[in-house]
Amino acid sequence: MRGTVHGSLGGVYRVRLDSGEVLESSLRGRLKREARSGDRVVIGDRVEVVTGQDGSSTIEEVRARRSEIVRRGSGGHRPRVVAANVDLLVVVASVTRPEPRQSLLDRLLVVGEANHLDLALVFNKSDLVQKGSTCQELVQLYRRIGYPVVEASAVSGDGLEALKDLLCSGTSALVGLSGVGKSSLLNAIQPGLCLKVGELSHKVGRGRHTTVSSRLIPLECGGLVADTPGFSDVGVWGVEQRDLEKCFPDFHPFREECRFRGCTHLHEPNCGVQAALARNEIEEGRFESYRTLVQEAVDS
Ligand SMILES: Nc1nc2c(ncn2[C@@H]2O[C@H](COP(=O)(O)OP(=O)(O)O)[C@@H](O)[C@H]2O)c(=O)[nH]1
Ligand SMILES: [Mg+2]
Ligand SMILES: [Zn+2]
Repeated sequence: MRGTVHGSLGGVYRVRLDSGEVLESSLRGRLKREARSGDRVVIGDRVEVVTGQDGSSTIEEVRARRSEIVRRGSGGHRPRVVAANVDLLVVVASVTRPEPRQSLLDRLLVVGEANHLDLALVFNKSDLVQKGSTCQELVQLYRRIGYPVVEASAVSGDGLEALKDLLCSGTSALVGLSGVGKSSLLNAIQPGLCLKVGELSHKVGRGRHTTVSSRLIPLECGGLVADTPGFSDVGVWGVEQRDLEKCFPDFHPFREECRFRGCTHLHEPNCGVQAALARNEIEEGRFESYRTLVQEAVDS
């Protein structure tokens, strides 16, 4: 029987079969050994499940993944796949509390680009600022690049229809700093979901992690949404330095004008990207993000 992994906790996997039935399954021995060596079965994985006569069920096989979201190991931890077969990555920020940081947004967008995912951005908590605040610059920037951008509020209901349009088909994942309102937005588009919402620490206006295990949430409107803890430090591990520039769609029109093939756009003469930067046709912060990520790729 075929199904999708919707959740995992302590070696038990919740599998929703294509028939709609939900099973609690364990891993077959071989898969268990692979799981220990780091290639885990994760939410979103398409699996083959076999049920025994005693009613137990076992995941026998994992299908090849269409996409994966990889979280970089920090402090010597190895990189981990946190979700498989996600179609759309929704990068969530809040207009304030916490303030949006472009470097983090760009990093998350690169994760999506590198994994060939569709991308969108949400700026939540629009109820807390007046229109035309600093955040508008980021909204305009990302729209110019071509990403869908939704200005939303889980409190006022602003933008929730647009968010539904994004989430109500396929499999998506919300990523962004803790406290920006990811759980609140999901609760708002599906009343009754009752995801736990974190309190903001007064000192830094940041949230505490309230989500401990990863799971896929089926929305009544049809989509599946991945709820995963600890996405704030998702890294761009696995992206080769020379592939990074491909993850910046705003650079694309200018790469043709580079004199050298394989131009890194950092120090070569007659570089189309540098020229566009000088003409303000590439935004400075975007180029800074690119430079930082290249440096990280070189150092690692
Ligand atoms: N004013 C306002 N507060 C919000 C909004 N969305 C979430 N919050 C608050 O922000 C905090 C963190 O929300 P939560 O959904 O737990 O964020 P998550 O960590 O990204 O899932 C909570 O105190 C929410 O009540 C919003 O649109 N407007
Ligand atoms: Mg949350
Ligand atoms: Zn160049």
